[in-house]
Amino acid sequence: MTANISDLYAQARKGERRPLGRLLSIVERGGPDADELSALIHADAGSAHIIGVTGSPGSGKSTLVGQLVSDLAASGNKPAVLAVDPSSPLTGGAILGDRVRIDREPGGAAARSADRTTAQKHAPFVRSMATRGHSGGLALAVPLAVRLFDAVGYDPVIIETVGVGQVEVDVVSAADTAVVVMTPGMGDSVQANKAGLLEVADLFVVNKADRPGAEDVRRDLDLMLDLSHMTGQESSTGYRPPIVMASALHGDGTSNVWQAAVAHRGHLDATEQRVSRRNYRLQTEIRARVEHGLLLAADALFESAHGRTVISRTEHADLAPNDASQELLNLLLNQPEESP
Ligand SMILES: Nc1nc2c(ncn2[C@@H]2O[C@H](COP(=O)(O)OP(=O)(O)O)[C@@H](O)[C@H]2O)c(=O)[nH]1
Ligand SMILES: [Mg+2]
Repeated sequence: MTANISDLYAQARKGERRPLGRLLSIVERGGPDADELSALIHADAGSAHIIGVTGSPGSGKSTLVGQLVSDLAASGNKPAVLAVDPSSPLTGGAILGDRVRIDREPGGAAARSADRTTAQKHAPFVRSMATRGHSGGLALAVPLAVRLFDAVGYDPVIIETVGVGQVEVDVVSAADTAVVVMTPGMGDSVQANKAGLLEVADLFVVNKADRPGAEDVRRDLDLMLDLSHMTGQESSTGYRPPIVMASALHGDGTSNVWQAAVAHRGHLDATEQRVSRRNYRLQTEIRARVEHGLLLAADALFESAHGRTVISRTEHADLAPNDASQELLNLLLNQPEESP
């Protein structure tokens, strides 16, 4: 018999890692169990600093995040990492490699403790999440996983994305602090501009600063920020994202990245944007759920006898597609309330 969700949750709140891992699997699968969990944890979440990290593959995100969380754990924080992989099992191997690498980080004094259980409790919790097996995809699973980490006491919760696609930009822009990692020699600043990262970034990291060209990246970025400042693009937040130079592989600059993230959180608190970001996050999660519900309802309608009849009428020049879709939409949206 499987343990009950609220038992698993109670154990996870005490700091036990296995029950948390099992709850994250429930989140990944989605469905009624995930919904039950969502309702159970909602009131406990909302205090953690949510940090999103994005940037091209190979820019050093995992190295940076690994370094950051082991430093944080060593100084008594309780960080968690959610590595988001929007693609198929194809890249699962790479993510698994990331996870192992992060888990192998020394983890500071706690991990060196003779008491392995204590050490484990203090080690950063790292979990990768892919879309496979979850009908609603990452749009549903990621916000719930983040709330779960938050509710059981992890802080900060760092979301690391694989690349810089639309899914990643969405994920990261729903964080409290959006970190964009760039590197020299990849045309990253131009790419970032195209992907719309300039607007969502709260903090830029120029990683691999040990390589030639890092200073050029910083200068390009600075110029682009000047331009967006002049066109008023950043005036909505009133915050010019700082640019931090780092060499994550050598542990250089990661503490500056953390300081900049903390400073940004301070800005959010001071301007009450922390609350509006959290509300935006909730709104995004609700929207994703509504959209998913509509998709399921549309699928069911297409499969129904009525739906098939409407659709088949377009095959005989009887009904234009726009009229057919309007009729189906009316059916979908004007369904009478089910009597209790
Ligand atoms: N020279 C240099 N290499 C780095 C640095 N940070 C990461 N790397 C290397 O860049 C490669 C990609 O790093 P990874 O963290 O997996 O990048 P991710 O795909 O963005 O997560 C690895 O071989 C790292 O060792 C750095 O600061 N300097
Ligand atoms: Mg990575």
